[in-house]
Amino acid sequence: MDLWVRERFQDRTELGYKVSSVLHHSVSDFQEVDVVDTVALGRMLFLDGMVMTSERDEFIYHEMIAHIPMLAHPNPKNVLVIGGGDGGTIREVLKHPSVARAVLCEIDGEVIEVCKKYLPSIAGKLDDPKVEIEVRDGAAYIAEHPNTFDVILIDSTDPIGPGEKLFTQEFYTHVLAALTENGIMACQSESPVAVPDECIRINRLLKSVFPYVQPYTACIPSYPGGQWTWSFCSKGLKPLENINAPVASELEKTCRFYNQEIHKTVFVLPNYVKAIFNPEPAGVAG
Ligand code: SPD
Repeated sequence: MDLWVRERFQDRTELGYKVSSVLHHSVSDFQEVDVVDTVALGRMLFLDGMVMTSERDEFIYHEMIAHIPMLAHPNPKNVLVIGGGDGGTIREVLKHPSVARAVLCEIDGEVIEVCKKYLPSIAGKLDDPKVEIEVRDGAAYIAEHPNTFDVILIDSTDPIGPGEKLFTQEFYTHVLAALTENGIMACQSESPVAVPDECIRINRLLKSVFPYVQPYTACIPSYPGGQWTWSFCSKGLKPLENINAPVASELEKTCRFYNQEIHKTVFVLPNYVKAIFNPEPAGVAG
């Protein structure tokens, strides 16, 4: 008998994957945690029934959330990842030679342990000596660390369940305060195909807090909607005016998605995405 796993996304979409084996199921203090091996996308992590990552396409998401902001900062030494318990974003952050300290603040320690066990190609750098793991609520952690981090990456779940408070004006205000002088934040900001209403809401909140906000896109096949967005937010630094070219040249040799040509295109938005993010003619420009 065939076994299939289905993601039901915000009661709007169902996407299914043929399962070759079920590797893990548990209910943590925060959510259901599942890892299954699938025929199409390899091992996949589900939280509360929603796809968080897959072995087949995780590199696209993790390279995009990490390298676009990291390369725009002149010297990112202290980096914070909120969420991202699978370790993929930390793995990419550690490729930057300037990084001295990479803090992972993940609310659910069970996600970290399960990913170390079943998704080692993604979580394999979590034991690096530069990594500090804080198993606690990212919203509380950020409020206690003003003027601390050069780059902050919000690798959250969708804005439901434990991740909901990572999409609020209060949280973004604390993130801005936690950045150092030239600080940059990037967050995952949902799919303009699957949930355009959420993209609009997140973008308005970000613009109400950060001096500079610019969304960028790539396709993540395992996420509902396919086309995904992240938002580059800063105190003023712009992403394409400050690319660290020597670091980018070395970095792209280690990447499966990122290269310097891609970097120049990710801020080029299709018209339907522009309409979502810049509903007023005087919206934030690139
Ligand atoms: N709809 C899924 C959105 C999940 C974004 N974060 C995934 C975590 C990968 N490190």
